[in-house]
Amino acid sequence: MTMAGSVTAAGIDVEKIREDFPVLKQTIHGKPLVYFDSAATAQKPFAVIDAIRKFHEVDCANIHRGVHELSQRSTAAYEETRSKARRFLNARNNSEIIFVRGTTEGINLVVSSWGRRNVREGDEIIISAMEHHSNIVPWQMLCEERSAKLRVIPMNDRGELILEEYEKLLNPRTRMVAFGHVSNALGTINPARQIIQMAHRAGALTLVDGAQAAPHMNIDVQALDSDFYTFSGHKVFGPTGIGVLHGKMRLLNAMPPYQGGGDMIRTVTFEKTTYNDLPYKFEAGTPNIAGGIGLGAALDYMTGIGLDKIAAYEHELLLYGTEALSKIPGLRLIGTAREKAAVLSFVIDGIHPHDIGTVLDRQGIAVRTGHHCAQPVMDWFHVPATTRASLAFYNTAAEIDALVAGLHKVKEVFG
Ligand code: 7TS
Repeated sequence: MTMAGSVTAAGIDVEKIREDFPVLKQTIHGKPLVYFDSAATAQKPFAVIDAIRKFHEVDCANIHRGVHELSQRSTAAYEETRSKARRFLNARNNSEIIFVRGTTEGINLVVSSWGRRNVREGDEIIISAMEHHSNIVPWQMLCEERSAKLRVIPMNDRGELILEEYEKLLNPRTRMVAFGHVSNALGTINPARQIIQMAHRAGALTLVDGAQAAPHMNIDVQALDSDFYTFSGHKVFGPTGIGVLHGKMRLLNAMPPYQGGGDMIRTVTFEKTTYNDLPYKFEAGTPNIAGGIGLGAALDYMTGIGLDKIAAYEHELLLYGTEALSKIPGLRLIGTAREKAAVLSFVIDGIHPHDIGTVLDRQGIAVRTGHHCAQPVMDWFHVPATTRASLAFYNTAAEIDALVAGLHKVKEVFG
């Protein structure tokens, strides 16, 4: 990597950025923390921590229901995040932005509301071979309930979807194509625009699981023409328990509510209830107000750096890491797609990933080991588990060097 001071070729001042993340300034087992588990959850900058604290310290009130000053302030701050999320996704309208708990709930909302209304016996749903369990199991449950068929786009040895095979799966019975924009286990960036166009040509709708894309790249739901797009706040440097589902207005309007309760109603009598307008129709009960406000600060933080710069810098790190890991004898990268986000998943001959993870932890290096909630991916590559280093823009080439040194240590211990 080319470095001028701490400013990288991509124009990111990583040392300055690291100052914004208090959690990174600690030692683990006497070694500086190297955090390589951002795909599981990303660390939070002061901007997010401070926004959540300010809400509780100064503005705390329930939203959408008080004329008093505090309720006005908290409502304004929460709704401001909706505008920020709309801009982040380049959606047309705030009414298309539904707050959910995270990606998992975003998918479940579409399955329960759209799926139950639209999927019938003999219909087909397509997912891909590299989905996270969150984008498999809800569809499987729906298919079981409706006697519909779940079909799977296969992938090649690099971990790339085979689009010719996908084309063959599409037919007039296909109702939905649901796929991950970026794979959490492999790092593959799927050709979302093309997958969506192909689905639309066949008359099917699309849902994009953006959990691993939103932290790493510019998302434009209008350019993609996705019907539904969802991501989690905690993976974009915001808090847990908040996420976003984007849906096209026409589709959301035609869908029944997901849950009943407060905020999603217009009028209630014991005989009949009428529902609120979008987006509130899908937001029953007091939401995660603090989380929503924290998410707004996180989106501001990311756009402040610039998604294009983030993507360029992480690509530098990925190339550097791929080359460095490839030199380790016996190490095999799992997921070598030509279009890849900053995920390095690998196995080492004869050493179990949990042992690798444990020895790395003793070096202060946090990686994830296991099946990454993508068991079918592990089965496809004939491995029980992998070790995964997942990167973010606060990581450095020096940390990759530390990982390589840590892996040499692993080989000493188990070799
Ligand atoms: N989809 C993908 C592609 C994911 O990577 C994850 C979480 C989810 C959905 C679920 O997101 P949630 O916020 O609703 O839980 N992925 C991971 C991971 O890779 N390690 O821990 C969680």
